[in-house]
Amino acid sequence: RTPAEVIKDAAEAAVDAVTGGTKPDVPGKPGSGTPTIDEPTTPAEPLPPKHEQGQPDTRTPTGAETGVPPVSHAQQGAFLTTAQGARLRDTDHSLKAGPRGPILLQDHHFREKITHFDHERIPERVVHARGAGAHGVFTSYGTAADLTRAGFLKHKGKETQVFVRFSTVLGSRGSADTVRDTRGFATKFYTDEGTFDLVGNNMPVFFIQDAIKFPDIIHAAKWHPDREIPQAQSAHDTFWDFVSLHTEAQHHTMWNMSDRGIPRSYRMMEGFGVHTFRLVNDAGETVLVKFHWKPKLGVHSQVWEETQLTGGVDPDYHRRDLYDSIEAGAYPEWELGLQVFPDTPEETFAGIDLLDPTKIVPEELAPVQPVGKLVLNRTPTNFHAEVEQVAFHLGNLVPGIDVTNDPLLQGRLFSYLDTQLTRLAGPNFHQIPINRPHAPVNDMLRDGFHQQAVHGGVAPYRPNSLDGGNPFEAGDKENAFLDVPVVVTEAPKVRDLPVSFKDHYTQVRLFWQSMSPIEKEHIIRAYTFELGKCYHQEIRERQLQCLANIDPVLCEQVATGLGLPVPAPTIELPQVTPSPALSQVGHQWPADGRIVGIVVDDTDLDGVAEVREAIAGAGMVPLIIAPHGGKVGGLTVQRTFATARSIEFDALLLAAAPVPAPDAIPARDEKAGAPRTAAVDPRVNLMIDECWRHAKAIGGWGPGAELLNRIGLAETPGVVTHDTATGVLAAVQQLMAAHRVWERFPASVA
Ligand code: HDE
Repeated sequence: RTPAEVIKDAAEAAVDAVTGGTKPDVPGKPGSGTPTIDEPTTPAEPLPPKHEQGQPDTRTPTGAETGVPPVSHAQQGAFLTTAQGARLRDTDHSLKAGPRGPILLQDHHFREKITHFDHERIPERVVHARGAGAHGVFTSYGTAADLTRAGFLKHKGKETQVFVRFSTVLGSRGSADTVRDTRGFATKFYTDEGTFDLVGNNMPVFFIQDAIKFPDIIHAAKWHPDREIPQAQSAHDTFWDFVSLHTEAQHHTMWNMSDRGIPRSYRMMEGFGVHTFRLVNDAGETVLVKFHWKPKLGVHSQVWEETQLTGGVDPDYHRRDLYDSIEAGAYPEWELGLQVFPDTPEETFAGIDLLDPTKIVPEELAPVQPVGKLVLNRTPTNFHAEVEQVAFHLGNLVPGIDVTNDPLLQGRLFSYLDTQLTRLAGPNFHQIPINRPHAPVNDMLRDGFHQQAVHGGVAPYRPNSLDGGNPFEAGDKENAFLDVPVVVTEAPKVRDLPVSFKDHYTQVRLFWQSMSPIEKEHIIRAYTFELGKCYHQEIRERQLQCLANIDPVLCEQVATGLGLPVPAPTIELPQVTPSPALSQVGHQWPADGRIVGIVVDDTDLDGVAEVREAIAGAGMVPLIIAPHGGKVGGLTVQRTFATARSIEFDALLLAAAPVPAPDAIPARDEKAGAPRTAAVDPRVNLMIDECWRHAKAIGGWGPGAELLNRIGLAETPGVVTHDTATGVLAAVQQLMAAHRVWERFPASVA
């Protein structure tokens, strides 16, 4: 017999063994003679939950409930083992042919150790590569109950675990935190009804209106492809080439050139969902909304020179600030708010197209309504496991929150799943601990690279009868996700955008007109700096033309700085009503977690101790800065004149005017600066100088006050002297509430 006949016979014998010799019938096939097996219509006994895809195990090995996913207590077991659990005698020497001989290929431990190490890194994110993350809790105010059926927003007092990742956009994973850039603000809500991701930025608008342009803006803004420089900078030709040609980018560009582009801290940034979303309530009614995060500490920024210094002195500045503040108990807080608009067929509000991601709706027209509070209270246990592997996705929606047709949002719905396939190497990244939902999972996704689950059952398809028809689709009663049946108008297929998207300048002018004079001055300087770094004259000129279409003063000032003629506008400048809510200046804010440096030597240590306690008592962080490490009196020194730099402090107090010790090695580095007064250590001089230039509050008492008098600063704005330590602190605290002392530098533009 032929091999084919042998196989056929064997197969028939196997079937006979199962069916007892009768031919199997096709279930349900009319006329087949066997009883019909209908598709089940009611749930059978559910299959036991699949442990591997159930909720993350939040118990310790002894069964204690922790509420958080398990942590592998590395470096704590009794013996070092291989990945297979064999105990190791020696991990310091490879196996060689004699002590001076080559390493043997047979050395399984060497190969395992090096191979694993060789593959420790995963690809960094194509954008937003540099970031920092933290865990926290979101508590609902219940105020959105009428607007959405999403349980985590609907129920007052409902607490939901979250993970937030902040990021810059342009730089590589190891780039500096404090660069001029947009910041990512991505939040994963682990709700009972599935995971909801709000993947936003610290700016409410975006460079492009259609997702298909994303590779273009990113190729233009990131490094030049030949040399991979500049790193994490927009001050280069390709960025300005693109945004000056593609004028819908002008609004976002101005946000980047404003103080929002150089935040003081992640804790002091607003967050925006950017797009308009659609909420659905229990009655099936819908509204359109924009999401806002409002920081408890207010919106604050560094000043440009400070940002540049920080990039060198402490490139991890924002990451450190986030982790330090959480560990100090100064938990970062935001309120989640909604701007709510009627869901009309036009999808506009006050004439503003809600689908255009280059437009805002001023808060004065649609106030932000608070719906809950976010508190970040836990730093990551392992950066790679949590911050690097977290995968956000706009499509992670829960019942009650749906998307709109914003063409940028629509494209993002594709990109965020797709990108993880490379970055996290396959389709099972949702099983990585940080990405696991906290709601029960019962999907029919199977196999693939890095599959962690051992799925039971035989019927991963629907409909089925073999697994009892499980799992069943949920209906309305079970709060299933509902795609809002928005009517898609009968329209021809086109590669186009609505006409309203063509207005690229009105809102840029609105933003400019809403700035205070000092903020305008910063914007002028930022454009002048960035364009000054471009090599191509035609790019500068083209961008000046864009500025002429925004505002004549802005254009003229930047043109003067560049030494170029001022172009005339090519459009009629629109009348705009400023939105004061866009300005950062002119408010009073809590000083929680702000850092106050105190320069001491051995003078008035009681006063220093008192002021230090008062600072800590006010929820701020005091840092004692002394000529040497160790202790001064009973006080622990936290920074020495060698390690301290002004960028770290929000305010500076001088308890002393330390002179260099006669036998000290002279401070002849960049910290020494030009000699100003031999009567004070040059490094202290520099700290005062920088704090003054960066509009920070400065105070002194005793010899500190004398020093400020001597160098002529005592009478200047934001510099206070007093007889007592606490007197100085009280005045400095008041100044800090406004964040910076802008009166020191009266602005030259109106
Ligand atoms: Fe993203 N974006 N983006 N983006 N984005 C990514 O997803 C993308 C956009 C934002 O901390 C990537 O997982 C496209 C707007 C944040 O892990 C990628 C478009 C806003 C983060 C991606 C946009 C954002 C990302 C890279 C245009 C503010 C970091 C790695 C249609 C509302 C998330 C990743 C984190 C990350 C694509 C535009 C915010 C490639 C195609 C607008 C905060 O999928």
